[in-house]
Amino acid sequence: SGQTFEVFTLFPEAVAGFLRGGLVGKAVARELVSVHCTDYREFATDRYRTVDDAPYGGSPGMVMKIEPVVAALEHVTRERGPMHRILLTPAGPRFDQRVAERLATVPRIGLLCGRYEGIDDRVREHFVDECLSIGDFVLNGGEVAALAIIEAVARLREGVLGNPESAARDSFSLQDMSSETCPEDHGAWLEHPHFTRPPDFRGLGVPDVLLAGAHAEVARWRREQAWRRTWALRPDLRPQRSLPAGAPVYLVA
Ligand code: 6GU
Repeated sequence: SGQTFEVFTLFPEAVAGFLRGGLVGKAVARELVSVHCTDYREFATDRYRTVDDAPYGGSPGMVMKIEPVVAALEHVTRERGPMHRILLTPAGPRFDQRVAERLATVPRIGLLCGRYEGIDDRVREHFVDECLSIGDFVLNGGEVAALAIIEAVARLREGVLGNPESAARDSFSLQDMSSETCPEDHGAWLEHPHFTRPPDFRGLGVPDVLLAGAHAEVARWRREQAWRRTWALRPDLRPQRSLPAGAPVYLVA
């Protein structure tokens, strides 16, 4: 029933430690999600447990060897079954909410983390199903990317969030972009701003419409704010119409 993530890494204790806390930890405790970590080093066969070597052609840095990576993949496949294999690499297509929603439907996901200059490219060519990057910046390894992906995907699974509606309302969510939200749009918006008590903090107030609390008015205001904020901060996400003059935009700091 639950979803399984198989993380392949040289730092299994760091990955496992992070996953014990927070929302993913709770989901694991409730058996909605399971995460296994496999250490490539356990599959190195020489006396020094070597997992890396100098690159062919010469260049600074080291490359992860293919044999321990493939041995780890094959061991886990034999023990616990096949999985959708994802290589974490800055050279991959960008992970986003659309990808998260697709992966949330996959029962077993393998996340291959590289260190050093990366993994021997024959792994990407012949032993993985897809590559993913979490953005245009360089991490020392794929572990942080794997954790980001696990958290983004696991929270979309039934029962993981306290309130399933909150996932549909998130910034970037594609689920709540139905006709009533905005008929002409098919992509994601940033969320409207949120406020809670007190209504006055050192003279800083809360928009009147939220305090008055008429549901239809609140819904209209939120839609307008989400649209304005998306337009102002993320023109790449879309609003096709131009920004109308008027009400203040509650920008994210
Ligand atoms: Cl998936 N891996 C590494 N090493 N760096 C990254 C990344 C992944 N995504 C963005 N930067």
